[in-house]
Amino acid sequence: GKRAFVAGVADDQGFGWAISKALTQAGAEVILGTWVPALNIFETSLRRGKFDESRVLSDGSLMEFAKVYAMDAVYDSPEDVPESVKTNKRYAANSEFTVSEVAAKVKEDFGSIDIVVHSLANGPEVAKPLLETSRGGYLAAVSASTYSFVSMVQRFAPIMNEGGSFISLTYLAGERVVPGYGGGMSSAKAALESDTKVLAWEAGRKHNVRVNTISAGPLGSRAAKAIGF
Ligand code: ZID
Repeated sequence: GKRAFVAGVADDQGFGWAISKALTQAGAEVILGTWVPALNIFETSLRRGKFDESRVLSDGSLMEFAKVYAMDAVYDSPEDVPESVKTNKRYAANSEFTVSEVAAKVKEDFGSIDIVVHSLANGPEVAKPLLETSRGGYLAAVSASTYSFVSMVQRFAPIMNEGGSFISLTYLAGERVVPGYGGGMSSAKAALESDTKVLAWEAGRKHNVRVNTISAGPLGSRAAKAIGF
């Protein structure tokens, strides 16, 4: 079977969970990367059976994750993590959560990977129209939602098996005007779509892997509800 790493699962409501379930159902082993601030509650809920109904597979068994890593995709390596974050209670309880460290741990624990799913986004000013978005909010949206994918392809492509596949999730607002998808999130998706093509070309040649993005339909995830979609 294939081995998949899915980044961006912190409950059973989003695309990452649904993709994990479909992959498990298809016989893949699924490893998760979960955002540091959400990790504790996710693992507690998982352990206490809060997601058990959503874990049921077609044969009646429950979906299991091979491992859940703490991850924050806005940091590439330890030196990028600011002191204030390092000492934050939630972050201090975890270590090796930057993209390069997570990739190194996946390599150490599993050797190689076949599928990497990027199912994460964050735009602190998403509720503000672009016309009112700050530079900080805009750059934060692109950092969390787009560069995070570039960073993951950089670090995971070298541990990927031949013909492996990267996939991310985009949204139509990167191509057309969708009022309400602000804070630089439309910019982040436009960049993600362009980066997908460039990364497919570059990583395809260098590592013989595929890079794609799927423009998703609406799903009542935590992220979508937060912006009133
Ligand atoms: P989700 O909340 O389940 O997943 C987002 C995850 O990102 C969460 O688990 C966060 O903890 C995690 N995260 C945030 N920041 C970081 C970080 N720095 N490091 C690591 N993890 C982090 O929401 P989701 O399933 O909606 O989002 C998954 C992907 O789908 C994102 O790329 C979305 O942009 C994308 N997507 C979602 C929707 C939707 O409807 N839910 C749409 C399109 C794309 C969409 O907005 N009509 C209207 C709206 C839409 C489609 C059609």
